[in-house]
Amino acid sequence: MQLNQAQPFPYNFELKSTALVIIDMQRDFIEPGGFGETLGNDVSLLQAIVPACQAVLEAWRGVGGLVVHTREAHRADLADCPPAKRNRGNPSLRIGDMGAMGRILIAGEPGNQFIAALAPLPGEIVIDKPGKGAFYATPLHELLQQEGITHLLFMGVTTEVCVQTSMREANDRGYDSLLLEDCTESYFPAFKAAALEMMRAQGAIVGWTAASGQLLPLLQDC
Ligand code: TIU
Repeated sequence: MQLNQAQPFPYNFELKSTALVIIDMQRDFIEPGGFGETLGNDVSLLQAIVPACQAVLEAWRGVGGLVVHTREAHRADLADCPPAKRNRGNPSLRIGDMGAMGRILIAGEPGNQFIAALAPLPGEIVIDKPGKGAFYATPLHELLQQEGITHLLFMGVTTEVCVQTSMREANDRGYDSLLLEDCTESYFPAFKAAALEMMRAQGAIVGWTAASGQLLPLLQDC
């Protein structure tokens, strides 16, 4: 399959060696009262991409593609949360503190659940990650290797933090990655625009970008 209009040039992939990776579409970032809001952000911006993500996820499931869901999550005892991460900035609540949706960014808490619209189905890969990148301190690379995956289609939040970090990690591990432009968002629109540009600059130095409207017809024709 080829996404002819991908930037900076066409992106070729095969279904059997491509995974859809959905980064951190969890209540902590998308709904009020979670980690995103405690950092001072307006979470409504991120809610806007949910329908586009849903359409891609449903189409991808329809063709039997491999799906990976990631979640930024820490252990209840915070053993996997470096003090440097917990103490950073001046949030209203820190990681591990009790918030409106349970303990902030802690595995198993209400805020740490995937939003209902994008909840995983049985058999889909779920990765809890303690860092911003999906590969750091997780089994993701080994799981993708076992499945023969060489290409990754990314969606999720936030563009310049966990999505960009994960795409850079993927790049260094040899994957060809493409970010679906309307299926990712930042609390800072200028940062989203800059992140998309820097990833596809210099001949796709990190990867490609394309609108989901280019992908969906390809999947319908499968
Ligand atoms: N703060 C911010 O933009 N993002 C994060 O902290 N994590 C993710 O991007 N998932």
